[in-house]
Amino acid sequence: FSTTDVTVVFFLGGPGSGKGTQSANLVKDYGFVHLSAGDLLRAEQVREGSQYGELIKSYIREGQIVPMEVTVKLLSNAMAESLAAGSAAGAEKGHKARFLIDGFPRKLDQAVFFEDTVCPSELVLFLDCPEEVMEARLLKRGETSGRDDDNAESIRKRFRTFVETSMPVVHAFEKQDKVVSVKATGSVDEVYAVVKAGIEARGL
Ligand code: UP5
Ligand code: MG
Repeated sequence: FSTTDVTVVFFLGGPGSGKGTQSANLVKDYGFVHLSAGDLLRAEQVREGSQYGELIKSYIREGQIVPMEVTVKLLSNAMAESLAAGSAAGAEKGHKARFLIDGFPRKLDQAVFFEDTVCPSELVLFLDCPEEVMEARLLKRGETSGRDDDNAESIRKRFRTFVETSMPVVHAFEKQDKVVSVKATGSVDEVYAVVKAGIEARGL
């Protein structure tokens, strides 16, 4: 697909900061196609015939970042499929198709690789949330989510990876003045109101 037809917004934030939850709001109001890198990896993990199932499972449980070749392929395939199906909102009206890429890039080299080979991002939305709040949310979700990484030990590892490896991505985008940062401790509606104001101020 041609990158001139596409707007990419990266949606970053720590584990449990609310990316998935706020994405649902953004899809509804702005016609984004929501692509969660974590969801795509979990789907690939259980896909019949996938050669990456075991690898993805162990990386996710350990809170490690799956080699980017796997993730970028899943994302670019999903973008191409969505465009081919015409499901990317806006496309049919002659507007650019908008993709909200949730939970990616989590490492600097992934950011560079994606922007060089798939599509540069227009904006980076960042949910800023303290670990105590994220931990409480994830432990609560873990009672029912069935996610292999919603347990105290995996959560601790995810936080560590986030601080050491993923925050530098946010800081790099800040230097490019691309980041809309939103405090994510309020209610879902309170956070969303600030998200909306932030992206609209950037002309989205
Ligand atoms: N909740 C949400 N907002 C709330 C609010 N304002 N007030 C009260 N509760 C709120 O929310 C988490 C929980 O909090 C939910 O129960 C929600 O109701 C509640 P959610 O919206 O799911 O938060 P989110 O930020 O999406 O949390 P998630 O756990 O999905 O974040 P992660 O970034 O950890 O997970 P992801 O799926 O992106 O990645 C998982 C793993 O995949 C990674 O650790 C890594 O191993 C691997 N991965 C890669 O290797 N590469 C990638 O590019 C991406 C992932
Ligand atoms: Mg999520």
